[in-house]
Amino acid sequence: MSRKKALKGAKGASKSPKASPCKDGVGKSGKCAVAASGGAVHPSAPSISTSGGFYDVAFKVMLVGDSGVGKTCLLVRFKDGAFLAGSFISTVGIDFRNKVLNIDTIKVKLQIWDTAGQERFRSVTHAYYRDAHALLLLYDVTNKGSFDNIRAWLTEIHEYAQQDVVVMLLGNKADATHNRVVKKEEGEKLAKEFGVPFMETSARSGLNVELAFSAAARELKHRSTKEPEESKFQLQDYVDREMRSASCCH
Ligand SMILES: Nc1nc2c(ncn2[C@@H]2O[C@H](COP(=O)(O)OP(=O)(O)O)[C@@H](O)[C@H]2O)c(=O)[nH]1
Ligand SMILES: [Mg+2]
Repeated sequence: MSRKKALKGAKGASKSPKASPCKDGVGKSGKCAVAASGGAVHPSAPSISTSGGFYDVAFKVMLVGDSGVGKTCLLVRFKDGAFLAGSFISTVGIDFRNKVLNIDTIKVKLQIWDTAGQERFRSVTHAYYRDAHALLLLYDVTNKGSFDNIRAWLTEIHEYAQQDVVVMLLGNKADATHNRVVKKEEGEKLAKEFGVPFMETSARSGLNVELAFSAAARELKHRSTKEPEESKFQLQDYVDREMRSASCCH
C-alpha cells in the first residue's frame, strides 16, 4: 500500500491555496504522487525528478523577506543542518529544496522555495505567491530596515498570496546579540498587530529553525486532514508551548 493510500479519509486541503495540479510535485490539495527533488528551476519550466521519498501530503512553503536577512541560510540549516557563513550563497531568482517531516503518523513533504528579495526578482516571486501554502516572512534583528519593510511585505502577501495562506513572522539572526537593533518585543507586537505567529530564529545557532518549519507543517497537515468537528490547531499556542518546553530543559 502506498503512503498516499494511508491517508484515506483525509478531507483534502479545502481551505488551502490553489496550487497548479502536481506540475512540480505539489498538488492543489497538497497531495500529489510525484516527489520532486531540489534544484534551481526556471519559473516556467520547473525541473522535476522523482528521487524524493514517500510522503502522504506535500505543501509549498516560501521564504520571503529583504535581501540579506538569512533566507538561504535558514533553508540550508533546516535541510542540511549546516550554517554557511559569508556572502557566497546569494540567491539568484528562485530555488527550492524538499524535506519530509514526520508529523504524528503523517509524512509531510515541504517543498521549500527560497526567493531573492531584490527588486528585480519581485515580479518572478509574485507569480509564486499564488501557489504557496505557507510563507515564512523573515527580517534580520540586526537590520532595522528589514524590520520596517515587514509591513510592505505583508501588504504584498495580502495582495498576491491566497487568502488563507499560513504566514509566520521570523526575526532571524537572534544569535547576533551585540548587533541587535530590533527587540524581540517589537517583533511580537508587529506579529500580534497582523495576527500572525512569531518567533526569533538563528540559522547560525539553529535556534527554532526546526520549530519554524515543523509548526508550519503541522498547521498545514492539520488543515488537510481535519474533520469538521475537530478543534482548530492553534499555531501560536503550539509554538509557545514548544519554545517553553525547549527552554525549560536544556
Ligand atoms: N549571525 C548570523 N548571520 C546570519 C544568519 N543567517 C544568515 N546570516 C548571514 O547573513 C548574510 C545573508 O544571508 P543569506 O542567507 O544569504 O540571506 P538572504 O539574502 O535572505 O538569502 C550571510 O552573510 C549569512 O552568513 C544568522 O542566523 N545569524
Ligand atoms: Mg538568498
